[in-house]
Amino acid sequence: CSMSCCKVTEKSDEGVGGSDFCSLSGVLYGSDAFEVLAESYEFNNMEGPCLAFRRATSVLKSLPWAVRCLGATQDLPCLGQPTKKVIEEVLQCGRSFEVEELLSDERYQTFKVTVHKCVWGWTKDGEKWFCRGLRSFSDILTDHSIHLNRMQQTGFLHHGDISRAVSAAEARSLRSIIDGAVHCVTPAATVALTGGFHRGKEFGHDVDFIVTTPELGEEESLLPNVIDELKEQGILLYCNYQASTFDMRKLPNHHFEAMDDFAKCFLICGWRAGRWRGGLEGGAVDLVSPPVDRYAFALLGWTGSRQFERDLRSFARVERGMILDNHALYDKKKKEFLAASTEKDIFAHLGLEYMEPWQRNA
Ligand code: DCP
Ligand code: MG
Repeated sequence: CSMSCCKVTEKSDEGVGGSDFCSLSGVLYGSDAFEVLAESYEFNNMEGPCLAFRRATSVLKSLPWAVRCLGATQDLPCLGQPTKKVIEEVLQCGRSFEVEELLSDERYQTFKVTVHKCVWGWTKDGEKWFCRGLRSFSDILTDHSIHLNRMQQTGFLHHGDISRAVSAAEARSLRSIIDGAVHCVTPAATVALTGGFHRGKEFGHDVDFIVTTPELGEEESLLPNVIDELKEQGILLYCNYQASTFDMRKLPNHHFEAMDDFAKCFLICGWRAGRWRGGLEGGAVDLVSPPVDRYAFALLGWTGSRQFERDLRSFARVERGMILDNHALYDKKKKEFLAASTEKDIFAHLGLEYMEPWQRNA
């Protein structure tokens, strides 16, 4: 069931084709009703119900038919009582009172418009600021007893740059800049656009790239050199580089971890037409640089969506007795790592039909 939940019918994250319900709540609330509920649980540090609402959205978006009555959802997986209550309300009254209440809730609003933008999701600091009655950026910035860490400072400082969604056209123009910088440093390097834009999304919160070199080990100097090149071009507004801690001897990793140990950098680059810096506006960019023999696993992991990755990994574990992460695929029965140079190889090892990136918008 988990894999069938993943498959979507339309080339969109907004779920229009899959379900009229999602588009209806989208029209009502500017975002999927379940996403509002999921976020609210996220802001209260309640991961279980947050995930349950995100799963419900995935299931509804994947339907090739519209939900017109509650009975039609009877045999669908991952739809619990709280989800069904919202569906019923929207179908009967054309609105969800619970979602409307949340949208005007002070805690939800504060986390959504202020805290979340700088510390991303729930954190102890965010909670502390809220409990102290701080409700806006200026409340936080003018409270001199608050010490912001580097990540929080970046969020506040570049909030204007990173809060406006990046369009697919802007992602394409950035791609040619990144392509140029990478190939200037290493002409034979590979550059792949990944994340939401690789899945065909029209808008995203950042632009993700996987870059690697044909020679194993050459990738180690790739990102530092690319960063220098972007600096020289004058488009780098912020850079947080993390060197690789990847070690094949530490695998397989039996504990589920979403992220990987490859070299990566979080950048804020100014390349979009906008209001600042002589007309150039910034946006968030992730560059990840795995060794070439790990490239396919990194690409599959970073292409997402998060829900799709969660389901694919759980399918590998439960149905195939394998451990899949961004580094490798390990067969527990054979006690061996399975090699892959393309995403297709990984699907084949899992005994699954290949799914194009746009079909992974769960
Ligand atoms: N990813 C993951 N688990 C995480 C973080 C990321 O599995 N904790 C994977 C799935 C994501 C992909 O990496 O789809 C890229 O991460 P983003 O946060 O950039 O998400 P998207 O690119 O999918 O969406 P957007 O950037 O538009 O929010
Ligand atoms: Mg992204």
